[in-house]
Amino acid sequence: MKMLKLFAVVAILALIGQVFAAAPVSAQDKVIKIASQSPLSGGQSLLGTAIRNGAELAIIQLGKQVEDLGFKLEFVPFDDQATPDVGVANAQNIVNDAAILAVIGHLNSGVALPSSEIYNRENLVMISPANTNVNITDRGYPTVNRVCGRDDAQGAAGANYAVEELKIKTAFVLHDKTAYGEGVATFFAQALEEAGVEVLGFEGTTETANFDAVITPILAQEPDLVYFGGIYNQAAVFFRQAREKGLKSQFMGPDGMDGSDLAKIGGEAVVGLVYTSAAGPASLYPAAAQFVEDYKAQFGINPEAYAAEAYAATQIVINALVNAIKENNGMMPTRAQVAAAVRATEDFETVIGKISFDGNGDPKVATYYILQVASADPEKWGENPLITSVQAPSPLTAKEMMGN
Ligand code: ABU
Repeated sequence: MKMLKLFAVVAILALIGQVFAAAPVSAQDKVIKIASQSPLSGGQSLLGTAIRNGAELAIIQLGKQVEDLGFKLEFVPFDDQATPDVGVANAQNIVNDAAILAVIGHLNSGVALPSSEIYNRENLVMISPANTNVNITDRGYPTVNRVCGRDDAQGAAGANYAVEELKIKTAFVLHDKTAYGEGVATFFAQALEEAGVEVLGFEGTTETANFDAVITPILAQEPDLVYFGGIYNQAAVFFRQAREKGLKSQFMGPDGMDGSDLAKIGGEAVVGLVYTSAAGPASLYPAAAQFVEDYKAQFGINPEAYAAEAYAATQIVINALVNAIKENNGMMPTRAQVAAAVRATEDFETVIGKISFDGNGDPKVATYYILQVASADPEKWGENPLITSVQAPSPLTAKEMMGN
């Protein structure tokens, strides 16, 4: 009798075990997350929010492609506050969440560079919509990619325009002492000097409120052009104060100027400012018209620079997830598999056009736009006219084209 009872207990336990073993993996267990990192608070949150929103819209509209394969797709936005330490702390939390298989970010190269060291250590793929510093991709990490151009080409494109079209003979170059601002200002100044322009000054400043000490020596030299390598929230204050002090030079800057807050803060002082951008005006892309409409409907605001690029980066991630899941026989892919699938992106149609990555994660060909501020009204920022654009291959692509 005792023996019979024991058999019964063992049989019941075996049955329970079988039931658990055969239970389908719940959607809860098959969650894939895509994170974003960008400034969602502080003076640069205009563009940081555009990046978060662009990524979120893509997940809302295209997430079904992953969900049809049996996975729940979630979006987890992080606020890096445009601060390297915060970005790195967030990156640590991001890699600790095993469900996060990709990161869309950052806005600031100075934040992306240390944060991506952490992603790369854990094979976690990142696609930047906005980081233009050359070292983002020149490190050759298999996990680090961007959909925008680079500051060596952006600086040269801006300098070429200043020389050929603005016909400047002298310039004063400022930067914000960040990896991005100093980097792009250096490329710009070098290209000017190579073209025979006299660079009267090259200075970094972290000032945000009173630029008197910076403006006085510039005023004394009356350069044809003043360039600010940095972001709109700092540069607009400088440009406004410089005009108020009587500086008449042509103003210019890189894609960090490409935000309607430049007009909001700088007012009439920035009307006429020429800026280069690695983000194209949405009107250039046939697919972007729908994006602009959907973005406004979803968030109730105009898409700023790098919103469409964040959408495009997320399109690439979703496509890579689908490919990696299929290659993994429908099972959860590893981070390394997703990173490899992203890097394999070739002629992939996105909202900003076709993208192929080179072996370093740069787009094989990138476009650099030259625009001019037309109005002090921030609502009209999207109407700034495109003066011209140039295409340039990535350094790796250029090398391949030369047969090396
Ligand atoms: N390229 C514009 C955003 C600034 C950065 O790359 O750091």
